[in-house]
Amino acid sequence: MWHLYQFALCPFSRKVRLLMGEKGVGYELVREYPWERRDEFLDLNPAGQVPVLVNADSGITLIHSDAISEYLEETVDQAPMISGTAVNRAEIRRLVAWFDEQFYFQVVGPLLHERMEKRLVSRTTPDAGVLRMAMRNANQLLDYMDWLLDHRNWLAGASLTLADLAGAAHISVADYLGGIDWRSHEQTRRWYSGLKSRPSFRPLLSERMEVIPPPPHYDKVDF
Ligand SMILES: N[C@@H](CCC(=O)N[C@@H](CS)C(=O)NCC(=O)O)C(=O)O
Repeated sequence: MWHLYQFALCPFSRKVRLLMGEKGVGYELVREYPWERRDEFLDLNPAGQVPVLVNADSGITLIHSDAISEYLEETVDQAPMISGTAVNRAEIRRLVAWFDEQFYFQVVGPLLHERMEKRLVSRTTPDAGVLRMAMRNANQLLDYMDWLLDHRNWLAGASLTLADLAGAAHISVADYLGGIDWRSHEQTRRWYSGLKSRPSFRPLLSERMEVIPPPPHYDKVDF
């Protein structure tokens, strides 16, 4: 049995959970707050980051969402998510990196810092300027997603891929933290609504981070 060390609002863990859901791979969650720096967790990953995927029966420990995703893609045939020609696969990986780097550093990271870490760890108040900047960044990055979805059925091409799962993972965390203004992003809103209705997404939408409630529209497929 797989155990995934993660916490509810980690977008990298959400990406892995969506992939495991699509592929039908069973797992149990282990709630891990990396800022607690638990000795047992640091023994698994001395770098102290989630997600970490462990199969104690087979003695496998996988660290980092990209390494875990590639491992699952190589070992589970069902629902291929990095497939097609070499060019197709390069485009999927480019977009996964775009979400994990650009979207994370410009939007999700600052929102998590201001709205989650300051509340749970340092117990200070969020900086309104940083929050406004993250929302402005989100607006610009969603413009690019709208453009992609004007030209393609899914973000990386004709079918659902890891790029969509990565995008939905980051957007779901930003949306939970109130960082997305959906009003002028109809293409991305429609795409995200379709992803929200997939069985792989349902467990994520019903989960809550302690003391941080999401906005009312967060778990609605029509929002
Ligand atoms: N690039 C890594 C990023 C992982 C990451 O940043 N995880 C965050 C939580 S979302 C974390 O564990 N932060 C704690 C730390 O960096 O000390 C991946 O894709 O797995």
